[in-house]
Amino acid sequence: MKQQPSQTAMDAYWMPFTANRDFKQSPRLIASAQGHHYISNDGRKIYDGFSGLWTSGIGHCHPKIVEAVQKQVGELDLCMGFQLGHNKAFDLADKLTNLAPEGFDHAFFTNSGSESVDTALKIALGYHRARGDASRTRLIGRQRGYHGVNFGGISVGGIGPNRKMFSANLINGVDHLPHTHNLQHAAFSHGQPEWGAHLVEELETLVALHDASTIAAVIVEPVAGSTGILPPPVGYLERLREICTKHGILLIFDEVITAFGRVGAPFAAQRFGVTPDLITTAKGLTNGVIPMGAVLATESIYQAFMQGPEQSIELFHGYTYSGHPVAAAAGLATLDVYQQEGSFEQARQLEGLFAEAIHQFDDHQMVIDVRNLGLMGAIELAPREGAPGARGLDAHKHCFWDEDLVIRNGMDILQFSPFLNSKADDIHSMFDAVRRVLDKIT
Ligand code: PXG
Ligand code: PLP
Repeated sequence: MKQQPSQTAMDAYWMPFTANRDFKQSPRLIASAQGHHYISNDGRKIYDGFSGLWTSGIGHCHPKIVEAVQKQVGELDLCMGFQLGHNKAFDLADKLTNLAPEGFDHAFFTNSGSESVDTALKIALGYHRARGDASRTRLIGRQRGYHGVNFGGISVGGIGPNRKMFSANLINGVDHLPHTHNLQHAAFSHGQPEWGAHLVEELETLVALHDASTIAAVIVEPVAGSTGILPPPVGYLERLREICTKHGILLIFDEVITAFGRVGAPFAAQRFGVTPDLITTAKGLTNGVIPMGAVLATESIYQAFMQGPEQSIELFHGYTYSGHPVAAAAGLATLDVYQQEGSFEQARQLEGLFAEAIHQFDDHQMVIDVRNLGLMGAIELAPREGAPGARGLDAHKHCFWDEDLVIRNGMDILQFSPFLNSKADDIHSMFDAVRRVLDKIT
């Protein structure tokens, strides 16, 4: 048992993406974690149905990652990352680019998904400029897209509440594709919906409106995650690639969630057989153990920057902690474990069982849609009259207090991100618990 922090401490911490006042009345606190479970401050063993925050696919406190981090922190804690380097950052870049789709030979390190996104947007703009195509400044995102919380990311992002407080200061020259969710045509699709590929043609409309010569890049999540799991309609990503190529527009896949096994492959680009020009990652790169992200770039993008006098800096961008030694050690150990344990194959094998388990809710009276792809799943509840989001938060709380289960709710959409190495029985028990909760709440 671990005591709750003092009231002063509770007040002091301004929690991220949390209803602070509500949370602090009855805080859900975690004391430790091991494997597939958290231990709460009140001593309960709680199943983690969300793999951390999409981060920890091979379980918490994986011994090989813990050991690598412990060793590294006593050997080289930090190394100035600008004009100085250390082996592990290079080794990690090497390993990561080997895992990436063919042609992605360069990795730029960041500390989070948000930083990866803003880095990728800057690389896209810099690429065109370096090639003498400086009029390509426009960025295109998608409605309901989540690309982190920095100014670039919320500008191309398409989640209203994340933008509205900052709307006057978002970056200029951004447009959005329509999202692909449609209850009428595609509710309860298993995996990729058959309906919706035509929506990508809106990109041609935006090209006609703005002219291709003004458009630098399109950024999408291959499977929209944070907004509540929207798998791409069949044929959508392929056509998106075609249109971008036709008009010389760079395509950025934001794979902060979808990389590292979540869709049964190293990257969603490989799962869908569609190759973008830039890929953003974070989360699973270190199994969530140390914050780290990366942007992967193709040879032609990298080479576009490698011009001018050799002693000049090619890209005026970088974070104090880019390639941090302890993060790099965690990343190296994580990629080793993925390989040794066959984590991506494990995930691929589990997806059928997961799909079947989550679609048992298709006929639940409170449920208006169920969506899944790989080990990403969502159950969308009908909102309670006049109180959108309340039912979802209730479900999350009941799971935690009554069922010793952590799930995530985005408003009324319950989200699931099981471990890549989940046990079948645990997935079934998790959904049994969710059913008891849905049968109980109003
Ligand atoms: N891009 C994508 C596609 C993401 O999913 C980010 C960027 C930002 O990463 P950082 O590390 O800056 O948070 C993300 C993060 C949810 C949820 O509930 C998802 C994320 C973050 C918080 C909540 O699904 N994804
Ligand atoms: N603000 C100030 C005053 C700084 O000196 C720095 C970095 O040196 C930053 C912000 C950026 O910090 P980071 O490199 O960790 O993103």
